[in-house]
Amino acid sequence: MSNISNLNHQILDFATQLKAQDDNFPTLSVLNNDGQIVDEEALKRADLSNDDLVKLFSSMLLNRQLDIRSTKLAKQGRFGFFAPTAGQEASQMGTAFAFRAEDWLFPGYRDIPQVVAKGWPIYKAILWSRGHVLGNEFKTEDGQPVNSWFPQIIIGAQYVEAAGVALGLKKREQNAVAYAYTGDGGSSQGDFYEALNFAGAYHANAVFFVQNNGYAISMPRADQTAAAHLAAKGWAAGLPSIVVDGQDAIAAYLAAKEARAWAVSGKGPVLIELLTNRFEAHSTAGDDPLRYRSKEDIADWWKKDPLIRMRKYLTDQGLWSEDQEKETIAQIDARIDADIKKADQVDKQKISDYLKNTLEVPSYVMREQIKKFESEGR
Ligand SMILES: Cc1ncc(C[n+]2csc(CCOP(=O)(O)OP(=O)(O)O)c2C)c(N)n1
Ligand SMILES: [Mg+2]
Repeated sequence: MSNISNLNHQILDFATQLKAQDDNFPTLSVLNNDGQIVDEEALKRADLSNDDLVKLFSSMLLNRQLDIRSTKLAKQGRFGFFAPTAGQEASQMGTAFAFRAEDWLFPGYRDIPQVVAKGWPIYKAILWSRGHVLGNEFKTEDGQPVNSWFPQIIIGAQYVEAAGVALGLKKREQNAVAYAYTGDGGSSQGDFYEALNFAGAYHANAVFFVQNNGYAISMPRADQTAAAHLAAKGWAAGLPSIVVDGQDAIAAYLAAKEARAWAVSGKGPVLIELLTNRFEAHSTAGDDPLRYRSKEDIADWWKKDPLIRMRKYLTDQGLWSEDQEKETIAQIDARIDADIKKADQVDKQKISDYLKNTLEVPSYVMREQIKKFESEGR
């Protein structure tokens, strides 16, 4: 009798339950802010070779250079839409490093570097930013398919698409997964919950990432939801759900690798919340972060730049040097320059091409519009 009474008392203890919601989601971390390993066992479990570590860091540098150059081009009016990625390099490239060519990527608009990591040429990304038809071709330079959906602008929609493809992969018994990225804001969308529930119910081959970068445009994470952890949202759908230090490329990689192994083995999807930050504006389309966050907050986050700790770790291991970094950045910049030229040489998109690319079977009105623009050579 008294046991039931104790249990009932616990059930009705809402304050303790709220605390438990917080306690249940500790943060996975392997590399601290000073570039030191805090968990040797986890490092071993990540099983990254020296070559892998250098490749991973180089991909983070590519991400940063793309950010720097794209922002400049956007200011010159030579880019279309650009969503800055500085601060999110570990969260984006650390996770992306765990997937294979056969896996399907479902990126959001800020996740261009992960598509490039899959072999999408940079000039295609530039064309995509300009809304050009050819920017929606997901192929490598030599015409091989790149298993990526287009970067989604509709917040959260890529989760639903990923859930469907993940179920398809499972039904076809493919040794592959669908992996999708959304943001803290995305985790408030209906699509987000529907996708987790659907993929969970069918034990589909999916890995879902929430890059909690602190803001949904000007909306701070704290005002987005009362949930202590965004990862907790996965529990309602029966998914293993974890929180990871998103500034730690090794932890991000380890989490993604284990989640992929779980999902591909038929056990179902995993949800991973990455704690990261957007160091710059929401996009290059006129957002001013100082209207909703302080200079001090931004400066504090720059101290947690994911490149700093990875660079320190690699340097301490004798795997990296200043000269190597200069050389790598010079190579990346040359590659970006060549791709900018290539994108600039592509014929401007005609309005009729744009319309033709909108629907597989154009409506009557669109057919009329296509005819009209074609007759005008536009
Ligand atoms: C369904 C939908 N609603 C609103 C918008 C407008 N919008 C564009 S970006 C954005 C914020 C998204 O924030 P978050 O998911 O945290 O991603 P982040 O930009 O921080 O990477 C909003 C609301 C949209 N694109 N789609
Ligand atoms: Mg956000």
